[in-house]
Amino acid sequence: MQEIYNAIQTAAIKIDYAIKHEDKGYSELQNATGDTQLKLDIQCDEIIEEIFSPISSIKELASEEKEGPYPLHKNGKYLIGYDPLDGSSLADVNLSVGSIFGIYENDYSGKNLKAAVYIVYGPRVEMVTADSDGVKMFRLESDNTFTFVQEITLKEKGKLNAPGGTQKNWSPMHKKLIDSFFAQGYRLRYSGGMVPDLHQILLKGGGLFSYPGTTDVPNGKLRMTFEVFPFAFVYEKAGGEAIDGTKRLLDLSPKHIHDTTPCFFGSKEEIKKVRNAYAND
Ligand code: P6P
Repeated sequence: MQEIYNAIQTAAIKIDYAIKHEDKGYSELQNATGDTQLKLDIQCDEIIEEIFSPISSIKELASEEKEGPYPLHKNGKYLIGYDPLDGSSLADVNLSVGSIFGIYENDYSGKNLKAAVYIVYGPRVEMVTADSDGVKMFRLESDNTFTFVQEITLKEKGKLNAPGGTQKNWSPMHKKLIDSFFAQGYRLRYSGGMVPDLHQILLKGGGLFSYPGTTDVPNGKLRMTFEVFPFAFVYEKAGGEAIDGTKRLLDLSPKHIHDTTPCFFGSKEEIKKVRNAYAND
């Protein structure tokens, strides 16, 4: 696993440089979800594929920027589902973006996720790993090494609320739920970038990130394999919870690797309120 973490660190340094110094235009291509790909999306995907290719413990890669998985080493142990540059269009307005990695065994179901890693490209480049040793944050230093900063744990209850999705398309129940948090004094913290938004809640000790099913995207927008399962794993290892409104996210299995799901990540107190609201809907 450490060999994979080291490879991710090497890729992160190259991706951070590309974000800051390479062309930000759009390609003529679309990904499997129909998003028009930034040249940066394709470049970051190529950086990651090149870095992972020689690692014999990796059996298969599945990228959000590609239609299907592709094989690497037939005797490999791990399948890696990854989003090379989540929220990439935010780079055009100089906001933080991120890379997300789920390290699976056997298949891309939540129960087979063995570790999760994400990188935040912001004023600092930070890597967070989640595995049997808990959740650890590392920071990129001026000598291009990553040094350990801290363990990350969530409090039982937080103060931040990150409500995703187009508000006019929320269900009345969901709007009432989100408004109830603001009525209790929760602070709005939402940039449109899943990685920095979830990273902020983790570092500030807790709260709620939600991307529900809405009338325009009934199954939510965020992809299970590349985005939702890795962060569900991080939040649970940090002492929080992650559900689709009623079910634990890591108990789900995608029918297709690009399948999406409604998702709620947070401290235990906030997730309890979500579960109660959705159970009574
Ligand atoms: P909306 C970025 O495009 C992304 O996939 C996630 O990073 C982010 O959480 C979400 O979409 C934002 O979606 O509909 O709120 O703009």
